[in-house]
Formats: sequence, structure tokens, C-alpha cells
Amino acid sequence: MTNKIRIAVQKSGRLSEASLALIKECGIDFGGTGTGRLKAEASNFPAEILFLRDDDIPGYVADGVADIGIVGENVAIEKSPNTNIVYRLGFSKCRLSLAIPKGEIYTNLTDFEGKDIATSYPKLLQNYLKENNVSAKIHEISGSVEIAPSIGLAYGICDIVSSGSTLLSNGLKEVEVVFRSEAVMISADNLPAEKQKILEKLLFRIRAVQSAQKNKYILLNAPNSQIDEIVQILPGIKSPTILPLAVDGWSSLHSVINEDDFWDIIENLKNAGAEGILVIPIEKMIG
Ligand code: PRT
Ligand code: ZN
Repeated sequence: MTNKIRIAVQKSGRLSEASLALIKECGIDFGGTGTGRLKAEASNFPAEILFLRDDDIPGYVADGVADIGIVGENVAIEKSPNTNIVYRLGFSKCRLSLAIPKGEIYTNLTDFEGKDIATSYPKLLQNYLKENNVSAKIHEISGSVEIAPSIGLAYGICDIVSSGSTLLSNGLKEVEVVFRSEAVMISADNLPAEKQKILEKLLFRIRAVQSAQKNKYILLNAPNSQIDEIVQILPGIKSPTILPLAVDGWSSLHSVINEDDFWDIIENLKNAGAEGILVIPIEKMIG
């Protein structure tokens, strides 16, 4: 029997879409995304996908039922503090924060000394309080943490925040960030060599997909007299490709630019005399 890697992903929730999209962009085909599926086998890569609740993923990986998993770092560390994080995936970014009622005055973390805090992340919170020499009473609850202060269960909460609108609509304010999280790939300890090889193959593809997503291919025309100035603006992988155009005294320049710098660069290129600028998505980018 050929070896396969078992990948645990969230069945339905905030991580599901991006996790499956990433696997697909890596060229791994596991059929349609019919709901209710618990398992799917890839037809063109030695992998099997298990669809699970996110909370169960670290445990399944720790027990070796799944070889690797995609999960929020918050859940990975809370459930299994020594988990192996093999890759930070960059999506589903959020933070675990302490929040208190809007009307309360806040000075610093010592305000929580001896107080009740409701959370679904008792371990992450406990570590943070310990590191900061504060002792509080942690109440573990599994959902609707944000209503705890208004029903008198706790003075403050420690919960996942993304936009902050949930806190706001519950009359709470964020006062400390306990942990910053993003989706991560975790793996079991001591994967057999063959599975480790498959994992490396997968990570190679993920890197290629993600660097392609962060970059754009750019083509432009410029008078030869402007080439030196334009080359200074283009931070290509090595140096830009420069090709002569049929029109005398003009060239075409090709390069790769980072999405973050995109608009600044375009503006500078135009000011430097670039014309006919084309920006094209890159499908895969290797090395
Ligand atoms: O059913 P299952 O157990 O699999 O899923 P779940 O409901 O436990 O998890 P899910 O799908 O809600 O979240 C999965 C992971 O997404 C989390 O573990 C985080 O790593 C990440 N993530 C990113 C978030 C958020 N953003 C987020 N905003 N997880 C939860 N929230 C919740 C938060 O709990 C709070 O209720 O959204 C609310 C806050 O959002 P804002 O935008 O109002 O601040
Ligand atoms: Zn969950």
C-alpha cells in the first residue's frame, strides 16, 4: 500500500473555506465539497482529508489519527501546548484579548487581580496572567463569552477578537491582547520518513501558491532614456527583463512586484514616464 498523508481540516466554520481553497490551489483534487462528508481522498496526490470540528484537530494530530492539520493557532496551543507548528498560513488572523465593560476605568493588567474572567481559552489566559504575575479566577465557558459581564458571571472576558464589533455591541472594550493568532499547519511528532516527504512536497506547493498570491507580474513600455530611473523603482526578483520594442527608442520592461507596494510603485512608474502598464496575477511562484 502506498503511503498517504492524512490532513485534518475544519468541517464548517471560519477556517474551512480558506483551508480547502489552499489545498485546491496546491493542485490537490479531492472532488466536490459536498456537505456532510467526513473524509475525502485526493485523486492526484497521496493525501486524505478528514473534516472535523476545529477543537478536535489538535487531539487527532497528537494521537496520530491525522498526520497534519490546519487550525487556528489559538486552538492548537490551547488544546496541545507542545504541538508542532510546521507552517504559519497567514489567514484567519485574530487576537485573543481581555475585555471589560465600557464604563469601567482601566489602568493596567493588575486591575484583573482577584477578579473573575470568563473565557473559552483557560490555558492561554492562565499562561499570560502567570507571566505577568497576576492571579485571577478563570471561568471556563464554551460559548457566548461576551455576555458574561452583563449577566454578572464575570468582571471581564478573554475572547477572540477580529473586527471588534462583537465587543462593541456587547458594551465591552478591549484592554489587553493576550495572544495573536492565525491559521497554522500542525503536524504529529515523528512522522514516518515517507509521510515527512509528502509533507515537504505539500509545503513546497503552499509556498509557491502563497508567494504567487503576494506578487504580481508587471509589464510596461518606456522610452530608453527613462529605463535607468524605472529600473530603480522596480524591485524585481533579480533585475527586470528589458526587451526592445518595434518602435525605435522604446523598450518593454517586465518584472515582479509585491502587492503591498503595488500602488506606490505604479504611481512612481507613471511619474517616471512608464506607459501601457499591465499588471497580471501570477499563478505559481517558485524559488
Ligand atoms: O464548529 P467548530 O468548533 O469547528 O468551529 P468554531 O465555531 O469553534 O470556530 P470558528 O469557525 O468560529 O473559528 C475558527 C477559528 O477562526 C478560530 O479558532 C480562530 O483561530 C479564527 N478566527 C478568526 C475567529 C475569528 N476570527 C472570530 N472573529 N474565531 C472566532 N471569532 C469570533 C469570536 O469568538 C467572537 O465571537 O467572532 C467574534 C468576534 O469577531 P469580531 O469581528 O466581532 O471582533
Ligand atoms: Zn470549535
